[in-house]
Amino acid sequence: MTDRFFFPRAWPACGALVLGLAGCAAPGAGSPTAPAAAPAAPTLPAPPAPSTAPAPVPAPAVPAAPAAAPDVAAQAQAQAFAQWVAQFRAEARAAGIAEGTLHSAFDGVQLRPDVIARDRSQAEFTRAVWDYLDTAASDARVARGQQRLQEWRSELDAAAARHGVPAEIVAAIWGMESNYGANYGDVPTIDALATLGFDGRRGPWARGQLMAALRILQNGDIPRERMIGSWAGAMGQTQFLPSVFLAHAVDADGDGRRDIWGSMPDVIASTANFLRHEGWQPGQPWGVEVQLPPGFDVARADGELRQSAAQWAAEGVRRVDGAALPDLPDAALLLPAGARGPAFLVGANFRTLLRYNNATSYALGVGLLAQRLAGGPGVQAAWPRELTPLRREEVRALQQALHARGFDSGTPDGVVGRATRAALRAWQRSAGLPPDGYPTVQLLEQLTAPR
Ligand SMILES: [Ca+2]
Repeated sequence: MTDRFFFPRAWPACGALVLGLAGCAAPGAGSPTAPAAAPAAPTLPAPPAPSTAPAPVPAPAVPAAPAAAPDVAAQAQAQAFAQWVAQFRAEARAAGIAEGTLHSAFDGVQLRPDVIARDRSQAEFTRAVWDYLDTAASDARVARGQQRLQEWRSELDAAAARHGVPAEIVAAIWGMESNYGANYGDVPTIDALATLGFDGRRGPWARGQLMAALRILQNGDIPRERMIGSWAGAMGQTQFLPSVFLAHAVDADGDGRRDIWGSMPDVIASTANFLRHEGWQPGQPWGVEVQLPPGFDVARADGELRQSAAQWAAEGVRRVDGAALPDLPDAALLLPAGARGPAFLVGANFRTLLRYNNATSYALGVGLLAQRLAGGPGVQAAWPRELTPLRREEVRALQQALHARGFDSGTPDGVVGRATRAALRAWQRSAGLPPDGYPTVQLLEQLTAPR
């Protein structure tokens, strides 16, 4: 899928909107570490947007069938789903899942048309990164998070001591993923994954996750009726995919079950454990807002060129407040809204946050929320709020215009990814513009103007 720069995952606020210039992340993206087969990166699947009411099998199939046909089409679909489930049960049995587990998982399994619809939907609207971050680290979310920090202080401190991940980072992920548990989805995970496995677009990925979910049921960590989460299969308060659960969930309260739905000690320890395993470096900040010196070549702020903070400092990069940079051995510059917006220097821990959800906006949201939870500031520099994010169609037009001018931006798909930004930078440079790779309506007009 697209790369991370503009690919926020859908989350509470992102049902249909997206950040930056892309569409909402594909649902399947995955939780910490979705397998390669997942459509998007290694991140969490889109969490639940306010879920719609469950619709049992005989509901109209998604792209609505012509008026007269719905019953017939729905019956055929229900039958095909039942066959699919029977086949999957056989596979699971052969893979060592016990009959009792299969009964509890599948006897009442439901095909979810709402899951299919959301899986197929493609965002046409875009949401500016500043709007996304306004919500991600809003005053209300900060205030609520500070209450939660107090409430769970000893558990968060224990996880920090054990895994080296600060309490505020774990709390910020909890806030981003489910608004501190207020909304982690109400879709039965077995139903969600069986539907996605049956419907096909990401069948192999969903089948792998479904098998993992069966193992969790079989372990006795959670009964089927409490195994709920997003329409895309992410579970519990910090939205773990089943495979991530198997690898990283922790029983911190000692009751013998790993419960990321109802046990906050387990939620906190599991989340910190995942981040530590994904490379969190104790003692390092995720990053810092910076200011760039006049004349700085913004093409170097592509989020990928890495060097030490000392090297960046030697080039004149300073903290936004003028203070010395923190000690980051392997840091990259980011300009999430182009050369006219704020700049950030981010290190290894920012890349670990991307393992949770492979979207720059998401990782910035976690980092900034955590920073505010710890009493620090929000973003200092002004966002270029006068800019309007391009719609998908406009991004496609921009990609085509870049092609027409001989700048290869990959397949024109309406999503701003690495290739698009690189092509845009090259064109900007050739046109004597700051090569920030940030698409705007003005650049689109320039690119498409008659020559
Ligand atoms: Ca437990």
